[in-house]
Amino acid sequence: MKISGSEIFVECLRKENVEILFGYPGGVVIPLFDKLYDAHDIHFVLTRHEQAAAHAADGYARATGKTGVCLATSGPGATNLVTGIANAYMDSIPMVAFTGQVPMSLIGTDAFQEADITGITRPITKHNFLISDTSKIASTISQAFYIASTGRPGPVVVDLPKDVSTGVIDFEWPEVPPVPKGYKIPKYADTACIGEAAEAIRVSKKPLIYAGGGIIISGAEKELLVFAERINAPVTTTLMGLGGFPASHPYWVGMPGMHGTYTANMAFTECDLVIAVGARFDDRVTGKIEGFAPNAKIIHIDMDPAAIAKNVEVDIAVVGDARAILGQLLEVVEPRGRNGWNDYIEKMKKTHQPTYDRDSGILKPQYVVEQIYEVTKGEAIITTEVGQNQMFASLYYKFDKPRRFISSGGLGTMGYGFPAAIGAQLGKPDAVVFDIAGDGSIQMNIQELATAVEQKLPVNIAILNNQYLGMVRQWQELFYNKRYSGTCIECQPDFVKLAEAYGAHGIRVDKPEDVRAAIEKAISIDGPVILDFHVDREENVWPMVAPGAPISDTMEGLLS
Ligand SMILES: Cc1ncc(C[n+]2csc(CCOP(=O)(O)OP(=O)(O)O)c2C)c(N)n1
Repeated sequence: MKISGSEIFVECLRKENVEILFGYPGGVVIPLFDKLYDAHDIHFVLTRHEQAAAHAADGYARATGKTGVCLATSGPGATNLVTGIANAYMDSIPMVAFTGQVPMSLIGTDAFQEADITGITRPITKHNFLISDTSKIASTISQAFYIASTGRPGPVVVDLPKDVSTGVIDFEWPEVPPVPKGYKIPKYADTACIGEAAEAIRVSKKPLIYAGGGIIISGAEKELLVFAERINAPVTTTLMGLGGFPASHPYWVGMPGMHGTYTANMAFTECDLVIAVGARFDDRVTGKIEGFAPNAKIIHIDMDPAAIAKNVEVDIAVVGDARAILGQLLEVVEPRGRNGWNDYIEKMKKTHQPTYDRDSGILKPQYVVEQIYEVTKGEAIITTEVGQNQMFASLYYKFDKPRRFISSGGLGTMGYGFPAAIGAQLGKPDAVVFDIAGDGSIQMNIQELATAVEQKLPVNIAILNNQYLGMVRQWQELFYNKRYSGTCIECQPDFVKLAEAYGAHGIRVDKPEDVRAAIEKAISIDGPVILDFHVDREENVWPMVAPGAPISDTMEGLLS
């Protein structure tokens, strides 16, 4: 039976088990929306901005491990997705972004709402497609989902011209995705490589495991735990890797880098072997490259051969899936006994915990995060915006399990956390979800309150309201002589009234003694809540490594 391209689109979503689709309509995608109208098994979520649709799809993907899907119209709808696509690309998030396109005959004529979205997104997608023929819709969509979710995951854009979605043909679903030639998914590494890595571990006196988001993507947290205990090595996890190794485990030394812990940074500085698993040596981790792990051999395990040795020189490259490789290593690696290195690291960890002034009587952002941790018993899904709020969340909420910390790592996108929280809450309806936000970042996608209210989502937004673009202000304080140029945002909406205007709840908190009750109340409310915490305006994030400095120069703030 012949059906239209738009019907094929909906059928393909069904074949790919898409249960939720975030998006925003427009002229050229009306045929798709018309078919979605009757597709009651696919939950369409109308966001109030396309950027938020992409972030919500991304948050859904991170919380569930499934592929996030979003849909926008051509031109401005498509370009509004760009930040969300770039964000997913930088953090290797599986996503398929559908965009409408002007009819084939008008492409290249500067037609109304035409934008070359495949051209625009080429550097920020794993792959992208412009479908030129209705007969290619099914095979292309099948391929798009396959590419987005396999190997090193990433966003794939599928651009659908209007005449392609209105064309009519026989629907045929390819049972096996037509994979492009040369597309390889490395899983296991060759045994010689594994043997070399095992030998380096055997002779190491001071090993350090450096685990990134790859652990979470490949579901390798159990293997990582067994491996770390087998070789008795301290473990540092990147921002993207938080929850990939239990924060409550004695071997965990915290996050490394610019706002990493003293212990993680010193462990890098003093170790003789770095075992990097699914981590990409981001410059926020390495600091000044010459001072990074100066005495260490480096084993780099990564799914993506292009990520290996991109930022640092590597001694042993192991290409493959983190979980598969750790499994291979566990078969050959000998148990390594504890030695002075372990005692040294554990002592340092005890004496160099990140801390702040707990006796000031002033409401501190760190205290707010600690209380969210206490009240939710570490079980919440935490999304963050970008800035100090993100660092306070990563330093003061302890993550024992993966897919609980959802944050824009690579791109550092303000405005990410709230739509991501919406996506996470829809993917995990039973979870308690908090977006830990700055007063600057939250205003970048605040319009999504309407989405959260409409979808009846109990998402909690904890604004650490310092009336500054705090992270930039911190740099201006420390490195620009307190010249707060462009960072003072005292002109604020009343966030409580703003919440109420959208039909949500708002609670303002000024005093430390009111924090806990406010968090408990927010959780008990069945709908979105803004918690507006008026925190110490000029509080800083410590520890900190100054930009351009080696990570051995970790400043601890209060303790230094
Ligand atoms: C879209 C975007 N624009 C600008 C920046 C640069 N930037 C990084 S942190 C920051 C300040 C964030 O302020 P706020 O959201 O109030 O959070 P705080 O640091 O105060 O917790 C800015 C402007 C960014 N990361 N993303």
